Amino acid sequence: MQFKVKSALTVLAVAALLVACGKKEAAAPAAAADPVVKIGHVGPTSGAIAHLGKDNENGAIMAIEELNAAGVMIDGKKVKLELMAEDDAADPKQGTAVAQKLADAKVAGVIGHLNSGTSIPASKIYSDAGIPQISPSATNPKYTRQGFKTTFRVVADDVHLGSTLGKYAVGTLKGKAIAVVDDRTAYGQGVAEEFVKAVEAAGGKVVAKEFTTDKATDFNSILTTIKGKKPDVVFFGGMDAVAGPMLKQMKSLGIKAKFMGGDGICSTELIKLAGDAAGDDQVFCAEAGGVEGEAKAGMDDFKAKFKTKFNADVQVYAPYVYDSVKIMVAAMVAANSSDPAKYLPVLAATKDFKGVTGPVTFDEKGDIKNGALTLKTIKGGQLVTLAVIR
Ligand code: ABU
Repeated sequence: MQFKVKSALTVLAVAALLVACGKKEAAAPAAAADPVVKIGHVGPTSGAIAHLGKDNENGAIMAIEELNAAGVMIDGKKVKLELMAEDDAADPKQGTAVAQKLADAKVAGVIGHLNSGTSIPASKIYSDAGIPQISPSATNPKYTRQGFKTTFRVVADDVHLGSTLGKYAVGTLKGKAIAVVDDRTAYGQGVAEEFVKAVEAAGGKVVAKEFTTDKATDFNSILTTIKGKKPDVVFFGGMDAVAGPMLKQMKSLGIKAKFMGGDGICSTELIKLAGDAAGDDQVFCAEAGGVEGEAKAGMDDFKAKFKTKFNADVQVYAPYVYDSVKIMVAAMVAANSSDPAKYLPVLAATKDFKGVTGPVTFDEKGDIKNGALTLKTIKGGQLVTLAVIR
């Protein structure tokens, strides 16, 4: 798809010239008169995983600012994209409340939510209102399996994540006795179940299944039980905010097992949260996407620009949010309308969109076709890629 946009460089060059001539107001041509297209973004920007919510929100800010700077033409008019950024605190009830707020505000589309536990209930509200929703990070398979035409996702799901990690735990890490903990969220429980299926299919033995919550900070009791089972690998279905302290407590209890998790722990923040408990080749995780070959340069460029703009490293999913915004706006431009009823069929037909996260084509459910996974470990205080798997 092609944007009908002016060259960003041309716009910036003209603006710079006018400012240099002392005509500052003329450098922002008729912005107030541009029709506004509202796009919602939802993630947890408060609570234990606020760092991940803010990471996602920044991805949306970056995309919207770039598009506005370049100029987006819809139906012969330059439009102004406006971000409505909302906080769901990773809480399903708050998630539906902000979804209703965005539906009432008649946003043209929504990027989010970050969590499966909020994206799934919110998707019914968006579907009822006919508002397209692209989640950049919710990986529970149910999200796109409810029969809603408005629901899209640009990352692989927990079936792909759990099964790949389960095979890796047995086949590569040579785990024979494996302990599994989950946080009882839609994501944590779902990815742990898929992991268990794959471990058992590969001939591994699950020696313990324990539960915690996404707000817990003390894991002594479950870790003491797990220690007694002498596992080679401990898998955690949940997020980095819980995994960090869990890793520290494993270390103080003398549990030497490898630690694994899905995309929820595969963040730069985990390294800070776990401190020296995240030793070299001790932690393994998988991001639910990834780029290979020549596409890596585009991702590196994105990460560098993001760091300059926000003075922060990408956590996990900011590039996926960035692509999601651009995919949605490309569909509006191609449909020549920001009316959801008109651009939704174009969005659903998205094929080979060239994003910084790789090519995006949606299947009939709204899932990314042929999505990748990136297996990572922590080494030298950094997340290091082991393999990109399709
Ligand atoms: N996919 C990990 C974090 C988001 C979620 O699915 O809940």
